[in-house]
Amino acid sequence: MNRRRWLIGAVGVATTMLTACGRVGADLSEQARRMSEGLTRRMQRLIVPRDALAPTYSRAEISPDFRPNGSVDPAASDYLALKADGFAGYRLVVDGLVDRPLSLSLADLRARPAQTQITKHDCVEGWTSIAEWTGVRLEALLDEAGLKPDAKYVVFHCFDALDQQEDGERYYESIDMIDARHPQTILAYAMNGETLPVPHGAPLRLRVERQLGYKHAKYIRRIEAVDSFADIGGGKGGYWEDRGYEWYAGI
Ligand SMILES: Nc1nc2c(c(=O)[nH]1)N[C@H]1C(S)=C(S)[C@@H](COP(=O)(O)O)O[C@H]1N2
Ligand SMILES: [Mo]
Repeated sequence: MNRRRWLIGAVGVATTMLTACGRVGADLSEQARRMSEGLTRRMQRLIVPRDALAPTYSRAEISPDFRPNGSVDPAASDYLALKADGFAGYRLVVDGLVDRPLSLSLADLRARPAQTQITKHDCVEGWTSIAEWTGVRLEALLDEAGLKPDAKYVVFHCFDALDQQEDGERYYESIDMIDARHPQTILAYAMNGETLPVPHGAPLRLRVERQLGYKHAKYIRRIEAVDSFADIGGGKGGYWEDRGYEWYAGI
């Protein structure tokens, strides 16, 4: 690695800091801390294989006050209608480059093999929290739908717009097939043994444990397999990516 590339990386991280997850006002020492952490992260990316497992924790280590962040109570009318009914009418759509598109209720999801994991969430703003998540492996659903050979990414379309406007740009994210098929990548419908609460993404959110917080799409309505995300949103692969964040946010 040459020094110039490290420096460019550090500056990139510092710039990102200023608008981390939509909040402003981090002080300079916090910026410096995140800069050095960014360097550590970059170094780790070179060393740790993509399919390595994220660390897991014990029940005793679960954070009593896991912080909700970003959207915490979507205002979109389609979401409110589903929420009013306890998400009984909710359907997760899996489509795009698949042989057999899926439309699954929460009961359908809960009827499939479940996976539970206790992991640490790492937000780019500089805080972490530990929780237990239960859900279905994303890989299992993708295999059920039958990915076409040209599917390269999985896009998560969400209900929420961060500006809470009906016509606002809705959150979305994307990951590649390495993360999609990672053994800890799940669509979680439960948190700490309870139904997933609205502030944390009810009824369904992604856990993609080798990535930073903003990749963990909450309020998922549709999962689309694509060969490119250039034509989705601003074309950078996610709501925050369209606003300058890195698409690859591996940890
Ligand atoms: N749909 C949606 N997903 C989202 C966000 C959001 O605003 N909307 N914020 C992201 C960010 S920046 C973080 S840190 C986590 C926060 O998850 P939590 O609310 O469970 O803490 O959700 C991520 N997923
Ligand atoms: Mo975040």
